[in-house]
Amino acid sequence: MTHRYLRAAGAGIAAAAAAVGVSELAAAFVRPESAPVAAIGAAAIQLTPAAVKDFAVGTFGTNDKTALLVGIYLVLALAAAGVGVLAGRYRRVGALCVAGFGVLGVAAAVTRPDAGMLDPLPSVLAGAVGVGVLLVLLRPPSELSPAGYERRRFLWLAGGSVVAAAGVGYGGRALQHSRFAAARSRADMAIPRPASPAPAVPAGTELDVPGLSPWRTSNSSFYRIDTALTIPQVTADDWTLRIHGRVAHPLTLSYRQLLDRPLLERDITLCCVSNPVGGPYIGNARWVGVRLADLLREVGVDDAADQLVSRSADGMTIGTPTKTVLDGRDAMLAVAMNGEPLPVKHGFPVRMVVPGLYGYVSACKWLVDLELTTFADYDAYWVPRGYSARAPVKTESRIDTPRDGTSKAAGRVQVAGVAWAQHTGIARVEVQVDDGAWHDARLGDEPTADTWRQWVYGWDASPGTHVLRVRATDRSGYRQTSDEVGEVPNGATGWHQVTVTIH
Ligand SMILES: Nc1nc2c(c(=O)[nH]1)N[C@H]1C(S)=C(S)[C@@H](COP(=O)(O)O)O[C@H]1N2
Ligand SMILES: [Mo]
Repeated sequence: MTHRYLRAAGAGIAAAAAAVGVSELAAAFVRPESAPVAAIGAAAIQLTPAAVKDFAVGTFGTNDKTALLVGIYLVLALAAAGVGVLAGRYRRVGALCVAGFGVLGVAAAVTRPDAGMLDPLPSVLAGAVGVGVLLVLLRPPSELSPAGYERRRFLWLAGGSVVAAAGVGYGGRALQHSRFAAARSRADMAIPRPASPAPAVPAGTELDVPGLSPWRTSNSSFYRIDTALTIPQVTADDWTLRIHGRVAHPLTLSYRQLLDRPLLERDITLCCVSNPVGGPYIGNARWVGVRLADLLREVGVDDAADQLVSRSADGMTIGTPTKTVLDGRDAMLAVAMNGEPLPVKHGFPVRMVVPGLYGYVSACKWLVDLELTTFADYDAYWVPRGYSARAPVKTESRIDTPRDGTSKAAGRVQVAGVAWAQHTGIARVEVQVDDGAWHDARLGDEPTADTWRQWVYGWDASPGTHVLRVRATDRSGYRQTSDEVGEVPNGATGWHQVTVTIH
């Protein structure tokens, strides 16, 4: 009798172990927070009254998370044993309970504030594997098997499941740690207050037009361009930056040492050379970082070193003219983006940002090395691949609304978009309808010349099909060319146009 209960309880525990093990491995490919144990644990913390939390933190100190995990595993093991016993009698009910654990995990995972599409996956797998293992282990013994055979078979299967689950689960946790090391490190980071805050952003900078790109691009909608198949995992603790080459005093900096320097905060628009006319590979963010010119002055750059080569943890090389970095513009080693530590996919812990240059000649992410050299001596990654060694951003403009191919009611239509000429500034934006005269658009305010500028033109639209075109003039007096040139070798040009139907 007892023997039967023990066996059923063992089956329950083995099923739970297999479920958890598989889910931890799956979470290594989704994200650590999606594992059912982590998700249910987080939900439990959410639902726990503050008094209990205070008691837990007071009793276990900073080990309260470990205590919670151990507690969850113990509760899980006990519940699993109980479910096993139940399943010994009513197999379906037992199986439903195990499936219920998966359902609970899914519910906990999808209700997390930042839940992603794949977050239910580890819990779904946990439920399926748990039910499978339980049913196999509790298969009724066959009348024909020799004495003792069933018992040995059970012990091997149950023991094997637990051992395999422990291995898979442990491996999954290890994989989570290495695959998400940077995210973990980033979560621990606090960026000090900048010594030099960003210039005030006038109220008129942001024009209130539906469909117009916000003046500041959020981190989640900021474009991402790089050659990284898997995102480099660099932790702040492991990070060092070596500055060397043609310098008088080579320097190596830790992340702490970098943060201890005076920080500047600036709004800067970053743009990709591969952005086609009217394209999306441009965004404006608030960056915090260390002034690159200060560091270069400290190491004493050789006069002949006309190229600064930045290298990333994944081996990307980017070449920037030394004199551009030293000409007084706010070129920086950035550690924060829009009020958060640099997102991992945008280069955590440190990247370069240089106003006025395309990303591939300035904006090295996961930066670990700066070498002073010459353009004659060294070609950075994209140069032998057909792109120019030097590439200042070209003056361009884009219509965000109305969108190409859409239809609008006749009457007043707000035509609006953005225009950019980083580090020069936008002086004028004009809109043309159907090869007619050019009309001045109203410009948003401009806190700095390093950002794009919003514009809007109120168009009295009459029924029919119309072509709208935009062109910008920058503060140097240069008017955006209508010549249509492709992205290679140093940025596309031409006037953006959209066709709309007015009814
Ligand atoms: N390490 C590394 N840094 C990189 C790149 C890259 O491929 N690898 N791409 C560059 C290019 S081409 C651009 S346009 C910008 C894009 O930065 P974002 O992904 O943060 O928008 O990063 C630059 N920095
Ligand atoms: Mo780019």
